[in-house]
Amino acid sequence: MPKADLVLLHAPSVYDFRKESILYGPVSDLVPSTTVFEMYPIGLTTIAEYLERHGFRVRIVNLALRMLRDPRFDAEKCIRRLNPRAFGIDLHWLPHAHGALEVARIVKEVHPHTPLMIGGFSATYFHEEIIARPEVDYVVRGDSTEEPVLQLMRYICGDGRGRVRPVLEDIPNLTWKDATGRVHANPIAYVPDSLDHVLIDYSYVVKAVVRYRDLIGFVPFREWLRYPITAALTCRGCVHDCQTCGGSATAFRRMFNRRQPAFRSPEALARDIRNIGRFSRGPVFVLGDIRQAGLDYGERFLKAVQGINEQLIFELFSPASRDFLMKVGRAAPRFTLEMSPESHDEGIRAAFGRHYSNQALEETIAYALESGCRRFDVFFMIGLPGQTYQSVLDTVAYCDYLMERFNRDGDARVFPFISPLAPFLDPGSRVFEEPEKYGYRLFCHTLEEHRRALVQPSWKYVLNYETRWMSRDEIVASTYEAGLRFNRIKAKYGLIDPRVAEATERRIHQAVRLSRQIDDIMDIADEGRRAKLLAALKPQVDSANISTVCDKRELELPVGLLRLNLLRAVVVALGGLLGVEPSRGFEAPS
Ligand code: B12
Ligand code: SF4
Repeated sequence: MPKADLVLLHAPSVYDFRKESILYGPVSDLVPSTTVFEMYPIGLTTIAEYLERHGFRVRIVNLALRMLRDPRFDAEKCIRRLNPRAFGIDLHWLPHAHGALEVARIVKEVHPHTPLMIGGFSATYFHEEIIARPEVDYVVRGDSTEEPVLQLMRYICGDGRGRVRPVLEDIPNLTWKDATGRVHANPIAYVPDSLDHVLIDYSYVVKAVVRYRDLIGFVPFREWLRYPITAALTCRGCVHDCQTCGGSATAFRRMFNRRQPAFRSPEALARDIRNIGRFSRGPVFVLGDIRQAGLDYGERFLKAVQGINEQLIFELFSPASRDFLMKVGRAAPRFTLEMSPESHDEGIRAAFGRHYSNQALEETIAYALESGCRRFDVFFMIGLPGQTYQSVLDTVAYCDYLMERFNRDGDARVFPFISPLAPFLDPGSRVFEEPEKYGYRLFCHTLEEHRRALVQPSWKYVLNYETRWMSRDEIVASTYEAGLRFNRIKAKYGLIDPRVAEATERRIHQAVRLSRQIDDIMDIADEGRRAKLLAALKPQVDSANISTVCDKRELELPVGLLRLNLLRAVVVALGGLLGVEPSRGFEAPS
């Protein structure tokens, strides 16, 4: 098997999740991952593809997924067998604070002389704390690291691959230690203003699976082979400024030195999607509102995908006009939409950073359904500024009204969801930076505090915040109560099967019971006894950890039986291995 120059490892959220007894709660109910957060950042594939284009071999190993799928999988042994020139680990999402650091420690223990780099949003924020750890050699900061990682690899491999070997001082976005241990943080100077320098169509992944004969190492999340949803990225950055978001305009400016989003050109985006369609028949999630760069961008994109057969999932960050939605319906007839008003209360929504009325929301839903939208998902959140326990329940009542209005006469296309802002408030967000100003109380500030929080026995203790309007207990209690009520509403309007609703209700009751039991155990002063009692709860805790407040499959769109176009995937893979690109439609910049 060919040897990789760089191995990119994705760690589980908590390294010892198979041993620890932790009631994770509904922290990942609304994303494809399980509570292990086994999905790796899309950026690992863009880094890999960019490096391969410049002569390096890169392999992604999703350790989290392998540990999840096989209880006997020995992560340490797997790491020992890998022998690249350098390792990289993502610490993109803060919930990986425990797993990523533990994997870093193991890598250094078994490969003491192999350089190790860490990158991602959270790594950028906490770069000084991370570089102080002996196991880490480099932190690559910023939202776009393909070029800095390439330069770092040229430095590490020494030969520069036909070029002059770079010096560490000159590599943009890099935090590093010199021979005396002194830390240097080079400025974040690599901030490309467009997203057209990367390839986001997964053809690298298809080829690499064959090359390394390792399918599971590249699979993004546990259920992906059954439900192969993929993502297309419109931009890096955001024009909006939601208060708790670590990917807001303010956060991007503060952390990544980005003044405005880097957009992918609408034509390149359309090409990505068509290329994905060559090997997958699953839905494609178009990440980021296609109107963010202006209506003209949206319309150029729609023109470029005109008549597409794939199921496209679009996000709306604000209400949309009838005219626009009709155009979406004509261009991508199998489209679905997602919108996140967060609360029924317009004041709370505005305090969070979304400025539109319920009337505008409902008009958008009505236009969308009229233009043939296959499904309209509406997301609400718990833990917002100004939101009380009662307000959460009022949001549920509002959803009942939405269902009553739109899901009638056998139509069941409007789907509401609710989940807590959990486990963490995002670092770099306005609220994280100035919690008191926004009515929040932060329990963890440093990376180490978050790492420790992650191994607390239930999600109430993991939460890194509470608000002036709701304590952690109330956030937990309102989540379960809202979950129960939502579940009943969905069953009432035929959105879910009565048996699914029953099972969800049972799981929520079980989670509430366990949560109280854990609270009681936490009151016991004797640490040894506490640990013993928590460990005894593990089997029950594990069964309550899957799809807590809703069944994860509720997020899924119906897909046909043949979801992966295997024959085409093999052609793409073999083409790549033989150096022939089958009608790729992408011209890499020189
Ligand atoms: C798209 C998205 C998702 C997608 C992820 C798709 C994917 N596989 O990447 C979905 C919807 C699944 C998702 C889920 C979650 N998300 Co999200 N997501 C986003 C969003 C909207 C855009 C991210 C983006 O543009 N990425 C593109 C670029 C910037 O990143 P990238 O290409 O993947 O990676 C580049 C760099 O980050 C870096 N990098 C990343 N990893 C590594 C590793 C190494 C070694 C190196 C050198 C560099 C490096 O280099 C890459 C290439 O240039 C942002 C908000 C925003 N506006 O940014 C939130 C955001 C990133 N998500 C966030 C969160 C909290 C989550 C969840 C934890 C929420 C939850 N509780 O369920 C989950 C985690 C999912 C999991 N791991 O299983 C927070 C993160 C805050 C933080 N610091 O922790 C953000 C900032 C805002 C938010 N609250 O939604 N998310
Ligand atoms: S939550 Fe708001 S600020 Fe964050 S990515 Fe979404 S729209 Fe942008």
